[in-house]
Amino acid sequence: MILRDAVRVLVANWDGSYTVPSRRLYPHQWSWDSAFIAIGNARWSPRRARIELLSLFGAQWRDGRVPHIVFNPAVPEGAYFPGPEFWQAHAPGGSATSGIVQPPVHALAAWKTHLAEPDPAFLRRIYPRLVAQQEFLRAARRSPEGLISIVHPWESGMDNSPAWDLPLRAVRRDTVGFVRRDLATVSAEERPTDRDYERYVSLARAYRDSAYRAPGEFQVECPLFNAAYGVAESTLARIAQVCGLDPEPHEREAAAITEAMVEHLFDGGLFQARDVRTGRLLHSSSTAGLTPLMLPHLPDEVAEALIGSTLDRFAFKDGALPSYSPAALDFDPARYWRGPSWINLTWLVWQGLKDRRPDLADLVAEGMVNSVARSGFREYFDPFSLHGHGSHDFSWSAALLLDVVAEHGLDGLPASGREVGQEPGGLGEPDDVGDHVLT
Ligand code: 2M8
Repeated sequence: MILRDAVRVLVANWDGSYTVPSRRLYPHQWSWDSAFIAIGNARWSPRRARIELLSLFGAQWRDGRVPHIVFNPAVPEGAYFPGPEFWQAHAPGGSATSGIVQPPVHALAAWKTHLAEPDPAFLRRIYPRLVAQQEFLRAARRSPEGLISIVHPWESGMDNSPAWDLPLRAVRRDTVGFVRRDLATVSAEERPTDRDYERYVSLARAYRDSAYRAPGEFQVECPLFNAAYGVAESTLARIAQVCGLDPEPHEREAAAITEAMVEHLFDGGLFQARDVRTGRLLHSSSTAGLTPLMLPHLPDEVAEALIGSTLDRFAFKDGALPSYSPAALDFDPARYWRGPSWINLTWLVWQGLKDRRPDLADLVAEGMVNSVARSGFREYFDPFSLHGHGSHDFSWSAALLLDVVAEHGLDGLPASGREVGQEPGGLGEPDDVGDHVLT
């Protein structure tokens, strides 16, 4: 039942060549959403996963950046703010896009898609685009310390994280006429405040007005973003091998970023963000700080410390992994990215725990299955009650559930939820986009 329902959400959110994160709240294509969605689609329709990724990279800019939103021209301007008229940006192929980026989890998605159904031709096609995505980050965003920075909280994907409160306070608020669309769908208590939105808009406008070149009043090195960048290099090494190319430069880059992160972002218990403008660490209790567990070259003692933090600081025994430590004063179990559990963030930590602590990884997987079984494919969940928040029928919650169940099974799910019609993997045929499973 739960698997079939997950596929149903993904089919309903499919727009012909990609999947919207949510029909009402996010009616266009989002960059890292598409990567997570491809990972789930690979479990029932690898072809759909390939199309999802290739359509996103079809909007890659000449400088290699992959925009965080690719707009659907058929959707009215007023359906999402800030829309194409605000961003005033276009990909070489003509698609209207935003001009900022999101964490580069796409190489991992391409690799997992290939593992689900080996397709060297797909890897050969996407490899140069994935390399260009990394090159943009090196050229435009790398500090002398060797770390990659982001210039807007939206680039972190964890937009409203308390980790950004301090640097965001220094940003001028822009109140020049805009209307938030998100509050028409989701209650204000579950979304960022108006003050935060005014700063988001001001930063995006300034970056746009510099032709998307000059970092403005916000420039930070985020541990999740840098971990994603490092994992992308390790994954590109594997992809290069399949393509008959030299994996070595990617291996070297993965080792180098890991070393730089340990040297500059690790506080002994957790990875922290760093403010590039002041050079100071932005101490917080964000779960982003656990995601470097994914890095294959992470020294064992650092990984041990992170696992210790998962158990102590995040008080993780079972249940859902929060996005921010419940012990922290600025924790909020219901507000977007300030504490609720998110399936994609939990999935990233799960990747890092599978080899190092399979017992803990199993509990984390159960938490994801349980959250969805309890409240449906919601955008985020109260980490204690598992009550759902944000939008309904949210694509990456459905997609990653398929991935978790394919690997972990349905442990954690009460017997009443186990009426699964078909095995994962058996849901779609290799050469269609999978829609027939519902007919
Ligand atoms: C949220 O971000 C968008 C802006 O990009 C928004 O609030 O309007 C974040 O959760 C982000 O990580 C996600 O990619 C996006 C679409 O799901 O929504």
